[in-house]
Amino acid sequence: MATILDDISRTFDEFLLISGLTSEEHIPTNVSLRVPITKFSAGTESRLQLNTPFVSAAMQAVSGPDLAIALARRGGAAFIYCSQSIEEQARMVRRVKEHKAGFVVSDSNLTPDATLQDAVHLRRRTGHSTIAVTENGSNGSKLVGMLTSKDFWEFKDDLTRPVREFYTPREKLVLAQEGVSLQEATEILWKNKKECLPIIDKSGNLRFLVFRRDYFDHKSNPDELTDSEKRLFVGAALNTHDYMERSEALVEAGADVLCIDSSDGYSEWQCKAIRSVKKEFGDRVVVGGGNVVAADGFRYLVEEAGADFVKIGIGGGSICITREQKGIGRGQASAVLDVASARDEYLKEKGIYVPICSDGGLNNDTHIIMALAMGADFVMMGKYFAMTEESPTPKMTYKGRLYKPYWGEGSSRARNWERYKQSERPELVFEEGVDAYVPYSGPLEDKVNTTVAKLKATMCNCGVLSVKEFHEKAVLCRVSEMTLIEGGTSNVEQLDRIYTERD
Ligand code: MZP
Repeated sequence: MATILDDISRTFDEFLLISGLTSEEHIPTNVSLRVPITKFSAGTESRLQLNTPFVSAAMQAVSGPDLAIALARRGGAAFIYCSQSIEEQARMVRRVKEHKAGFVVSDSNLTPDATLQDAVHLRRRTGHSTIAVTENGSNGSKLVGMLTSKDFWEFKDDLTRPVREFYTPREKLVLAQEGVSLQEATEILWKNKKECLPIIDKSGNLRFLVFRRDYFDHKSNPDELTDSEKRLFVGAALNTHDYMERSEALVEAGADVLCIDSSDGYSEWQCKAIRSVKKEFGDRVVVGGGNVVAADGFRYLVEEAGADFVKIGIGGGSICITREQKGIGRGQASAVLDVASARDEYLKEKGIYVPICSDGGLNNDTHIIMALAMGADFVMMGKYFAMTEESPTPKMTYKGRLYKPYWGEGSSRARNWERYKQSERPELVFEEGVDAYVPYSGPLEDKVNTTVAKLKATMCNCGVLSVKEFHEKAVLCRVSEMTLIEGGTSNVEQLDRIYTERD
């Protein structure tokens, strides 16, 4: 007969944290969110750590190079998706590693023959008002001039005219040669009272732009996550098919951490993939496994496969329909609690701490806080990051509001890339993910700052100063339906809700 587990499957909304003693030292500036990302022996430190315990999902609509750069700058890490060719994925990893803080590769470029209307469209699409005018309209070709919002008036000038009649020509620009340091570039900006400094190579091709505001931004970002060579930190995903070829290209490109991307990681395919990659690269690579939802899956990936960290979660993702399609999965709170207890037992038995990551279904900041309180070392999120400015998808307007497309890796949209390999892979018979839209939420940094502020405030309420202490001291209770109602507002009119209903 089938086994029925004792407790029912539970979600984060079914719990509340009980506050602990908050002493004078429990203030947000004293809270550290530094967490391990790879296994380590008790009494030592993990050799790879995140400064902010957030990683982005290995998904086409989430983890491109721009998001990876923004997230590493805020202390977390992106996992560049593997549902693309090996070359393209390695190129994205390389782009993150080659990112020089303060040196921006211009993504807003036009040819001199483009019209002002083209400039307006480009400005709307990228949100950038500084446009480089280059010979062939791309970064890397000869710089001809710069066009900013000061050079023309959208509602006054004739938008059919070419930008060559409006831009500031190269001869009148303040420029610097490739090789200049960020400090020197900033000095030039300051002396000439400029906002933007184009950097060109010996042949006059545009290489980077340095912005005044980025310098201050960089200086005031103490959580930035970098490797030993001060390059930004980035992860990348592997599948269980071409993992040998792919891992080689990703390691070569500079990926700091790899992870098998699979909805169900409790499998011999995954074990074989992790073992083979670890055998090839030894300690040079960190490979995470997953996803699992119970203690036995965790044990299997750690003991049999040798996973360096383990991801938890099946069927909870915002775009995921696995549970309704296949009847597989578990409430994320139950899954995290079960795996966290297996992780603690493993530490007691073997003296090795294996970090765990709660992946998917974190629909608000409270869910993130709960996942960490229940034992997760870090969290992986898709929707949360898909909504930000830096995710790879374009913004679009619907009924006056901004949205971004977001689709599951198990949807036919994501799986289309595999067509060229159809002979090697089974056809997609049914989908496990949907194709959707999410509201645009603005720059990643602002969003992460808000979440971090809430997380630190809760940790202070609970009387803890680190995520490790949070795991040890968090006290949670289960809530009744009436408690949930009590927690909301009651008998008050919220103006923003009234207006939303009238819209
Ligand atoms: P969320 O943060 O949007 O709720 O969930 C993101 C997570 O959902 C991913 O990290 C991955 O584990 C999972 N995912 C991605 N695609 C699918 C799907 O198509 C999916 N079913 O479940």
